Amino acid sequence: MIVLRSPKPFLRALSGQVQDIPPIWLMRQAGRYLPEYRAVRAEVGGFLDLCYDPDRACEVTLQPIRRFGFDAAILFSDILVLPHALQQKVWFVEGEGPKLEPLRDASDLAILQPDAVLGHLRPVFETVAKLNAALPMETALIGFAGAPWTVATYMIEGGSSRDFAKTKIWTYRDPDSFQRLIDILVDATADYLVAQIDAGADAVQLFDSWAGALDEAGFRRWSLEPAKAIVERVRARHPDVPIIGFPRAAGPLYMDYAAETGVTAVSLDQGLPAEWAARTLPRDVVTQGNLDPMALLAGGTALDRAVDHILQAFDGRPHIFNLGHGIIKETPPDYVERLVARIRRATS
Ligand code: 1CP
Repeated sequence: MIVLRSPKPFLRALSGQVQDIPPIWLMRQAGRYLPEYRAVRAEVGGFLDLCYDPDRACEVTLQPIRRFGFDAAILFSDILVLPHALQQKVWFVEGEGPKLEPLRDASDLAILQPDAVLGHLRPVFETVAKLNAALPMETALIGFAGAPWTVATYMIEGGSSRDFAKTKIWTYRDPDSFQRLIDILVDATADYLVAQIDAGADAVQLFDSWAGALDEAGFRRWSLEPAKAIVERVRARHPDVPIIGFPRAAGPLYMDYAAETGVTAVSLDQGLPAEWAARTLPRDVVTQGNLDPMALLAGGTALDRAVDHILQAFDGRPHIFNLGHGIIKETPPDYVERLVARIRRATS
C-alpha cells in the first residue's frame, strides 16, 4: 500500500495511514435532519428532480460540510437513479419512499436499456464537477452507487421491502435470468462509477445495504462476486482511486468480502463487534463506520461511550469514523456537532 501525502485526511486514511485523529463523515449526512436541506427540498417537486438539478444537488452536498467541516462530502444523489437511467419507471412518494414499476420475470429484463445510462446521468456528472471545484482542498469527494443486489431488490420488489421475498424467490427459482439482471447492473454500475471519477470524485462507495438478507451461497454469488467484478472494471480505468464496499449486515462474511473483492476499505455496520473486526479483517483493508445511528440520535454519555469504544477498538489501524448505517432523520444536528468535536478532541 502506498501511503499518500495528500492534504485530504480521508484519502490518507484510505492509503493506509494511521492518523491521530481519524477522518470523519456520516452516511446520509445531507438530508432531512438538516433544516437547510428541508428548505432546498421544498423548492423542487419530486426527490429525483433534486438529484438531477446540479446547482441544488451541489448546494445540499455542501451544507453538512459548511456546518460540521466533515473530512469528506458525498455526492447528493440516490442509488435508484441507476434503474431510472436504465429506463425503468422510478418515482418517490412523500412519506413512503421509492416506488418502481417492478420487473416481474425474465421477460421484463427487455425493458432495460443499458445504452441510455450515461446520457441520462449527465446532470449527476455535472454535480460532481461542480463539487470538485467548490469543495475546500482538505475535503474529499465521494461518488457512489448501489450494489447490484441491493438495486435489484428495489427493481423487483417495486420499492422498499421487509423480506425481499420476490427477489429471493427469483434467485432460487431462476438463477440464470437473475444472473442476467446482475450482469446488466455490474456493467452499468462500473460505467457509472468510472464516469463519476472522470468527473472529479476522489473515491467511490458501493452500498450493498441489503447484503444481510442473503444466505452464504447467495452472498457469494450476488454480493461478493458482483462487487469483485465492479472493482476490477473500475481499477482497470482508475487504478489508484479508493473503493469502499459496504456489504451491510454480512456478519462474518465481511471477512471474505474484504479479502476477495479487492476493495480498498469496508464500511462496517453496527452489528459487527468492533474488536472482532479490528482483529480479524485483513490489515491491508481500511475500515470505516460501526457507530450505531441510534446512539447518535440518543446523544449524551452513552454516545460518548460508544464513540470512545470505536476509537479504542480501531486504534493502530487506519479507520474512517462513520455510522453503521445512514443518519436517522430525527437526529439533532447539535449531537452531530458534539460528535465531531469529540473525535477532534475539541472537548474533554
Ligand atoms: O425527499 C427526501 O429527502 C428523501 C430522503 C432521501 C435522501 C436524502 C432519499 C430517498 N435518498 C436520499 C439521498 C441519498 N441516498 C444519498 C446522498 C445523501 C447523503 O448520503 O448525504 C445516498 C448516498 C443515498 C443512498 C441510498 N438510497 C441507499 C443506500 C444507503 C442506505 O441508506 O442504505 C438506499 C437503500 C437508498 C434508497 C432510498 N432512497 C430514499 C429512500 C427513502 C430510500 C429507501 C430506503 C429503504 O428502503 O429503507
